[in-house]
Amino acid sequence: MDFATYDIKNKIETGIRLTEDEVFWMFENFSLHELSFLSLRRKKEISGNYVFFNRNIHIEPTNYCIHHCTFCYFRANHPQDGYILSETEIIQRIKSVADQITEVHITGGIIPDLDLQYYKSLFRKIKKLFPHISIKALTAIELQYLSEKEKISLKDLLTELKDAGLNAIPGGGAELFDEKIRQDFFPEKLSAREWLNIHKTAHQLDIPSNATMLMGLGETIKERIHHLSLVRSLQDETHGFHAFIPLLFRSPEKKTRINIIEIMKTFAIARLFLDNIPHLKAYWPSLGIDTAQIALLYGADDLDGTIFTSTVIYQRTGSMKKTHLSLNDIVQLIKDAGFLAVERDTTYQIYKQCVIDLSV
Ligand code: V47
Repeated sequence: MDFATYDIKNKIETGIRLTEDEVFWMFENFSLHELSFLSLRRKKEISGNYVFFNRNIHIEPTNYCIHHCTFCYFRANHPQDGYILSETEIIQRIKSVADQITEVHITGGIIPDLDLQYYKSLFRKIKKLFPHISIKALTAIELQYLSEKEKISLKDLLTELKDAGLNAIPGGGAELFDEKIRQDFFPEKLSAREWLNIHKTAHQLDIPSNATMLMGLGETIKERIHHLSLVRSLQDETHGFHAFIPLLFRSPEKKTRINIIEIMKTFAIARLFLDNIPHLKAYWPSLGIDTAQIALLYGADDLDGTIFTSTVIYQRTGSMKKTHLSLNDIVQLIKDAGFLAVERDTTYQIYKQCVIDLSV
């Protein structure tokens, strides 16, 4: 063992924060086995042998969008391919599974028709009809658009949405915090500073959120680590992120550029570097079920959800063989990886204190 390895392991053991350079060194020099051992040990300090999941539905109110992100296969490129869901249609979808879910995740394209009034009315109706369901909705760029369209501050916008029933904000739209990658793939989207500022405002209003990172756009490992660093710095200030979610760029035309070893190393260093974010989510529609399951051995402690009426965003990329997991499917996946499946709510409270273990 050389000096750097010894030092880094010592820091991890004594709970001293790792620097960007140190985790880069780990990425380049530590074996996969070592990274698994260290990240799993850290995960166990936080969530023991639990792996969380929730029962949820994803709803994309429209696939029309004013933006043109090159990595997105969800957007309707021709008017005849698009849809806009009415409030009644959304309520109907939720109603059809209401007794089987505790969370609705709402995010989609950005268009002028879907204004603040549309979302406030929708959230109020959901809360009135299904008080047991929490609403995680509207990514940072949707919020930014609404704030500009309605000419109100982000703080006022979020306050109004919270009053209408918004419980949490999803982590989407962060993509990769690097200006060159942003210019190449999503120049119309928010800069790192703007995205982080929106989440900071939400956290200051006690609206929790998640943070994502889209991998596989040609970014370097150092750029990925810098993304983690910006998320960690905001979390030091606000403590509002529940989970960090590495996503994998998927395309129906091209194979993903990064291999499973790199994906697992990224999970492990995210777990070790993000010492202030309790949960690391392996989102199966993006990673694929097998990869998400293996990520549980590299620090992930959450498989997200059962996902009724599955997310169209990923269906079109070809990454989803299944569009929904049953309760048994998800519990079995967790159990087969060697963990105890625990159903959580949006804020990671154990749902009805119910720990599910098929072996019992
Ligand atoms: O921001 C879009 C990604 C994200 C592609 O917070 C793509 O709990 C891969 O953020 N290949 C939206 N990824 C999804 C998201 C999310 C999902 C589940 C849970 C939570 C949460 C958040 O999906 C976008 C973008 O990074 N995305 N297109 C694609 N072709």
